[in-house]
Amino acid sequence: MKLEAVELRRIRMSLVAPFETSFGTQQERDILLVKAITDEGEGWGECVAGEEPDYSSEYVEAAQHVLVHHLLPPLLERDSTAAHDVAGALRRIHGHRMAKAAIEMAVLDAELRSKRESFAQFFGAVHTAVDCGVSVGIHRSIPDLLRTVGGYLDQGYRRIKLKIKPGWDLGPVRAVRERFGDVPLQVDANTAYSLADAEHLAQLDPFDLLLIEQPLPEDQVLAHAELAKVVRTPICLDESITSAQAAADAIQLGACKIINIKPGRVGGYLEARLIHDLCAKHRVPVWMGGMLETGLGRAGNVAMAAMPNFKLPGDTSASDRYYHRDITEPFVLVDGRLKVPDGLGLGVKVDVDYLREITTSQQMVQRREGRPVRVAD
Ligand code: OSB
Ligand code: MG
Repeated sequence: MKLEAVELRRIRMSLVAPFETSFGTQQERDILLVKAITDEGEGWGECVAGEEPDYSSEYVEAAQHVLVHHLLPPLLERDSTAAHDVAGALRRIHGHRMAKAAIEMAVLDAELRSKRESFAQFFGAVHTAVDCGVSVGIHRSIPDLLRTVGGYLDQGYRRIKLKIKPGWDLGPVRAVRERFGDVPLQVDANTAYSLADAEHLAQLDPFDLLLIEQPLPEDQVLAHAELAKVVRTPICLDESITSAQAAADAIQLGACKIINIKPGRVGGYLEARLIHDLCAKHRVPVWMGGMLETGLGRAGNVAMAAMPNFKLPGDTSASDRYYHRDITEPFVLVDGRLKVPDGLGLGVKVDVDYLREITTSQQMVQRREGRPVRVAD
């Protein structure tokens, strides 16, 4: 397959409700979509980088810049590019995994559509629907939080994840346990604590949480292993796991018992699949994380979450958890699950009229006389 051109499109979408984490509050999203145009058809990718470099060092404007100037040119020079060539072709560029993941996803979508295969088939999915959890942001008050959690449980979500930070941890967890009993419950700190908080975090143990996600900064993998000696609740890593190598190291160090897989964070679905397989070999269960994706990213994530070692419900919530109107047909929660798309490639169709309405910019990068050039749109 020959990559002829790539369209970079930015869209603006409002979230149905503000989403507050230990690193900030989001109400609107500025999303970069990537369309791979090949001699065998087109494919879509979604970049999960946020507007600010607060979850990781990546951010949407930088992702677009590095794609245009550093990642797309070498890909557009190639005579033939399959998804499994992308990571290797881009290896000399360090980091920028979310940007790399977006173009690899678009190439994979185009490739699988032309081979008449779905993402689920390609990953070896073993389920036709996946169990879904929901990530609940930091709220202004406990009564507010209980209202939100109650609403999600009424909708059928099979697991609740509470965002926590110092000053918003034991109280919310206790309140949810008191009101809703033994619902599957976990917490996510997004790096907000230090190893000095070990005794404090151990006070979460009596609440029988499924896991505590990324309590310490991402580069403190060894400190997570130290924390695990004090805290009984299983530690799960998110931000720290940037590659299959990082996953192997963290497992060997005893830094985590569970891993959150986000394809964007690790450079793409192919690296994510390696992490899945590695974790299966080490009997480390994984679950699918989320980055507030649109229906495009959700389609790929739900397909991957149907692989056998995805043992816990994912942050793969329904479209209406995020957006009033999605850019694909909406993902709808049925009995706490989302159906795995079975169409070709990602198996979803982009609503191009709606996409046009919410587009804020468009840029084409294309091959011309063997040389990639930027074209204003
Ligand atoms: O840490 O899992 C996280 C959203 C943005 C950035 C980081 C995280 C999250 C979530 C939301 O928790 C998960 C979702 O998409 O529902
Ligand atoms: Mg997380």
